[in-house]
Amino acid sequence: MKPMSKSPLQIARSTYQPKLPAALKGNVVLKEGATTQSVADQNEIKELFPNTYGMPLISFEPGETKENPIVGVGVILSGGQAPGGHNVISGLYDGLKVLNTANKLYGFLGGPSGLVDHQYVELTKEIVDEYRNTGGFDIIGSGRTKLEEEEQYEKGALICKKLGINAIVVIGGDDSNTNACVLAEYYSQKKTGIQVIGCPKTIDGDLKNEMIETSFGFDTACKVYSELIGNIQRDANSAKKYWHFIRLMGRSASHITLECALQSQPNICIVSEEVEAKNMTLNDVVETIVKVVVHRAKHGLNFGTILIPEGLIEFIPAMKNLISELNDLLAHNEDFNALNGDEEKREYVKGMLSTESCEIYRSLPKGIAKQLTLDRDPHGNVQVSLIETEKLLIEMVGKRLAQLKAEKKYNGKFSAINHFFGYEGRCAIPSNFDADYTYSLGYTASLLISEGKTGYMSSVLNLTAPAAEWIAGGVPITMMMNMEKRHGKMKPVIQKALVLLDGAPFKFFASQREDWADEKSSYVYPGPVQYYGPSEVCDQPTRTLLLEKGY
Ligand code: FBP
Repeated sequence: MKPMSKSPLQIARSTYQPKLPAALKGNVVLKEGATTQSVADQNEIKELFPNTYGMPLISFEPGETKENPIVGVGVILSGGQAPGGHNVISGLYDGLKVLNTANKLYGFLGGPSGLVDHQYVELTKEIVDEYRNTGGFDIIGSGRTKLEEEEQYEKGALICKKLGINAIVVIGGDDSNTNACVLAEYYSQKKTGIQVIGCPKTIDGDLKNEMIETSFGFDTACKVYSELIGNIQRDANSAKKYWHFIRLMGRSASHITLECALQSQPNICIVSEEVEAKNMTLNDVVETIVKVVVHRAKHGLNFGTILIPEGLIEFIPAMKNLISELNDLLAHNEDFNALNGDEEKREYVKGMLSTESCEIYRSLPKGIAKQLTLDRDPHGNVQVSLIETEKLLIEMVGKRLAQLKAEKKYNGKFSAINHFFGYEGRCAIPSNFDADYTYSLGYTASLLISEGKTGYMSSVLNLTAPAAEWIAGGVPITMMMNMEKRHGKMKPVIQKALVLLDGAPFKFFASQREDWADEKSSYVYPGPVQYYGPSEVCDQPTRTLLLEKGY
């Protein structure tokens, strides 16, 4: 393997030893907790998962030495990158080697398709060492292939048999872990002897519940975006001439946007879940922004920052209907795909939509309307990362301000700049929190495997305490499931966690936002992620997690 060129920080980080919960530092014993049930639709989920439903919660505590048989493990990175993925793998590798030095770890290449297409690499010490504490998923690559066909499961079982793999670890978000659970159930039913363990990944922060306090990557990504927002705010406050419209990744949920607002205190932050709850239209969102712009202009402040969640457009009820019609219309639509020009496609779509949706579609700037009809993701959803909502809002706010100016109700200057932060943070060097958390998740996965568990997600709790006090264990994935409509059919899926309007993070934000919007501003400039220095600077979890835990 060709050695990578490294920066001084990367060289220093390669020797960082991630912190583990104290209970995992020696031999461990498994403690079973209460049996579980799914968050909703218990009868349906139980029927669909007869072998993996109702299993108990698990925690690991210090225990006696014991003999551990040799195991082979295959690991898959699934979906979007998130800082810390490499450390899940290094924690898993180290855990396996502590259990038995003869244990082997294989990486399936390019995501779940690596399992099906038999593309893999044996992960040796040399390879793993090269990627410790680094960002990215490039050690084995990632992909968005869905594992949902029996044929895929059978092909996966074949390669596992060939390589002597007893367990597969799927590092992914809600959809990938849902698929991992279906795979675990299938392999149990078929008595293949292959276990499947999940790990909670996604910068979006929407894979969380009572037993999963946060998904990994959220911490680092939010810190990176907050640094950038802080830098922009300082620039805005210095030059005093631009309104910055900043869209942030996060797919449906607004967790990233809310966390960045809590860290940087912008003038305006739109939360999709609130927009939906208040049944707001696109014009209502525009008015919310205009009100603040006009107010600040009265004080001579023609600048500011606005945070916009990536998925906003899907939460505006009328837009939601339009998108849902487009999703159905464009699913495997050969006629549409055969059309060549943008105009032809636009006319075709207009002809197929309901009257209300067609009206909205026509009212949108052509560029945005086109973005709504771009290729769907493998789950059939519109790729919200490709829709430039921030540009749409700039255009609409600009028009409204021009009207107000004509009516002599606004006398400011509106110059806007658009930004989209997403890919900038997904592969950042993991923060200490993410480096420690992911290493612990991987290490815990190795213990779940050695205990013969399947259908569990690796879990590490008590994350606002110092790492030594974290509690490692496993949660049955079926516990997180409910039935939802996907492509017109009811399916068992892990329940997505959106921002709760009665949750502490949103309530705190709502109590502060008027102060942040007014002429005094309260910008915070968080600065870059710190890897070395005092714990209160380097090891802080997100504000979301702290507020959720009552701090
Ligand atoms: P995961 O849910 O797979 O972790 O991906 C999250 C995400 O980063 C979203 O925030 C974003 O909308 C999407 O991936 C972008 O996908 P892609 O990497 O395919 O452009």
